[in-house]
Amino acid sequence: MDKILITGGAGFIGSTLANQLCLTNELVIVDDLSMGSKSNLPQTDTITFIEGCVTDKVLMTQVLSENNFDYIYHLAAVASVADSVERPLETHEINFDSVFSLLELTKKYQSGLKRLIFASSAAVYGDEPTLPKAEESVIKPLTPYAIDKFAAEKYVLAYSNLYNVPTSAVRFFNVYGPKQNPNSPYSGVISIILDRLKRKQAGEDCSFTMFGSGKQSRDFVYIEDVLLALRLVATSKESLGEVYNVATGVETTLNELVEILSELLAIELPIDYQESREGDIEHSLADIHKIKGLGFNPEYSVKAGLTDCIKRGF
Ligand code: NAD
Ligand code: UD2
Repeated sequence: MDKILITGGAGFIGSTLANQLCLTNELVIVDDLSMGSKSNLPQTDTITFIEGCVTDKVLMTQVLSENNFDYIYHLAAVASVADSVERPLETHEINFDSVFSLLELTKKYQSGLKRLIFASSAAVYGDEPTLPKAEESVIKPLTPYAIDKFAAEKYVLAYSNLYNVPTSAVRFFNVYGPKQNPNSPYSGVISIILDRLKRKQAGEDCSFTMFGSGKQSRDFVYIEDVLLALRLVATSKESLGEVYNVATGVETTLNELVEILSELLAIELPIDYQESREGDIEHSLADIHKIKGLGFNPEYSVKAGLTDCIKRGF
């Protein structure tokens, strides 16, 4: 049984990870519930939930000095790019400063740690059009969110090389699955489409707003494949001090998404076409050779992932 810290553990990715890990491990979760919810977590003796902010140095010092962790997953962040553009200073404290402090506290108190995993983002690649994106592709972070993720990622990996703090970073592409919060306009597009379909199914008169032609594409990766990727990165020796794309290597357009979902649910979803969002990237696709080298092989096509989502009540 390992002892594991998950920051942001009440959110979409963190809570799904927690639900899996709590079956065989002891977890400490720190989350301020700004986006996440306690209802995402099971009530079990193996989870200690702390409602608090990762920028709270007193709290984080207490958590890191009073526990001996085997693994740390730092997932807490303001995950909305738009929010980071509106509030660059506040989001910088959460998306960058908290990482730096966590690294320092880990160096000081966590001598037995097996791995710290930091959640970075495909946003670091920006709008440079060459595809697919490999880890060594041109980095062009364009927003406070992306700049903070890239800078934090660099520090995380440097702590491994400079101070022997065992770290790795992952660049998530477009992750989807049950428990993803659809309530912000900048929530993941799949969670928004599923929400509209659910409402339509319940008899509500609603539509999906498509920003642009629907021909834009993303590398959508299902949460179950993300958990697999995290497990491999956390436990492989060769991933020490390294960063990995977490994706499928397959792109799907928004039009294809709507078509697959309408077919799976046998519901016609009205589409309200609007202008593209400012700064929207047309296509995003990952090269996943590096993580495949750790044994990663994504199991879920978009259709399979969406089918599973629907089966689990979406
Ligand atoms: P999420 O918003 O569901 O989860 C983030 C969690 O962090 C939430 O529960 C939120 O309440 C918590 N949090 C936010 N600020 C906090 C603070 N100051 N102190 C403590 N807790 C705080 O997002 P997610 O999709 O689960 O993303 C997890 C991580 O993965 C984030 O770091 C995000 O930037 C990164 N990421 C996600 C995606 C994706 O497709 N979902 C893509 C790229 C990167
Ligand atoms: C994702 C990440 C973001 C950042 C970025 C890096 C999510 C939720 N966001 O943004 O954090 O890492 O990648 O490139 O994972 N759309 C609609 N209608 C809607 C909502 C979205 O048409 O109601 C479009 C949107 O304009 C875009 C596409 O759907 O073209 C995907 O949008 P998204 O917000 O799910 O993800 P993305 O790739 O913009």
